[in-house]
Amino acid sequence: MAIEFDGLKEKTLVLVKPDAIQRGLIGKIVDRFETKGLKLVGVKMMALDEALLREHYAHLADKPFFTSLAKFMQGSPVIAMCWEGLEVVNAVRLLCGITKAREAEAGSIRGDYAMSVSCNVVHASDNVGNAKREVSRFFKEDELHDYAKSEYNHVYAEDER
Ligand code: IDP
Ligand code: MG
Repeated sequence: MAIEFDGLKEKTLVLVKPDAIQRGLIGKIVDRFETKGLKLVGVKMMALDEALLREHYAHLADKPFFTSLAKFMQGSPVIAMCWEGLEVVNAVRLLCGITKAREAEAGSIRGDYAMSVSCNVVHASDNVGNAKREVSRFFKEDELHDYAKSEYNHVYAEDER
């Protein structure tokens, strides 16, 4: 069965990056998404091997900083999470803030917890097409869970559910 991405089942990939693991920020970062009302449907700790990293950051392969980015991302395992919700890809990007963390909006995760362009604590898929590719790249179908969340009765209005 294919992974569902429509309506309330839209999904996005979030990585808690090695800088956040080292700085003990896992709980604080997860809290932002949970408190927002998103549903966690997949989570695991994993090391990024060379092949996965190259695929994930293919759009940056020609950049001068690619080698240091790869080293940074392989400095420790990451936490990979799949979050679900209505228009969740966009909502999660807004929660994360812009790439250059020291200019990210206060209140966003990067705005509150980071200062660097590269060590910016989280990755989030940047559009629905990439979210589909990234969720499938990091999670097998049986690692994603479909369950009812009672909170949804209050997180979303009736016409949004
Ligand atoms: P995003 O994570 O905000 O989507 P991308 O442009 O997709 O930003 O870049 C992926 C990651 O590569 C960034 O989060 C950051 O860790 C790193 N990165 C991007 N631009 C630079 C740069 O100019 N110098 C160093 N690292 C960078
Ligand atoms: Mg990106």
